[in-house]
Amino acid sequence: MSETIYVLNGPNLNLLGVREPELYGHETLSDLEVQCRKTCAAHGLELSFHQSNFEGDIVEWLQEARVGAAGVVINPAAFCYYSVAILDALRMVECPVIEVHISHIPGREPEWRSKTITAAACDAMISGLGLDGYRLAIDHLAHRFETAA
Ligand code: CA2
Repeated sequence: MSETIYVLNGPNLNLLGVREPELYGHETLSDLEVQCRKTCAAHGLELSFHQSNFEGDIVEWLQEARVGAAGVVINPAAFCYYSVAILDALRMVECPVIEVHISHIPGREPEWRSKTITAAACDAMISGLGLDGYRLAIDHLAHRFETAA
């Protein structure tokens, strides 16, 4: 448990690579999991990788990660715009948390899409780097964990 990175994905990300490749690329959620596992393994860390279309699942995984995880990477997808439940759960997590968005959200519908509320409870946000954002987030969290240990 103490050497695990959690990677959590919100609603519709199960359709990665299947719809809207111009926004989200051609790689699937399974491809993403393989990439995250390799990145964690390179740092000697375990990976706990999840996706759900249900808010409560995300809250429960955050509660699981709350004490003892090495880091959390979260793409809350559309939940980032309104989920106070996820915001509250994020605030209780003790390890560093990075919010990742595959697309560059400030460059899209500017009146609402960049207005993530959950990022306020995270240490950093990466947006617009495609699936690379997850790798960079894991590298950063691993480095922080190694230097804090
Ligand atoms: O860019 C991101 O990662 C987003 O979090 C994706 C969310 C969107 O609501 C956010 O504004 C930005 C939507 C996920 C939709 O997922 C799909 C994936 C593939 C195909 C269709 C939808």
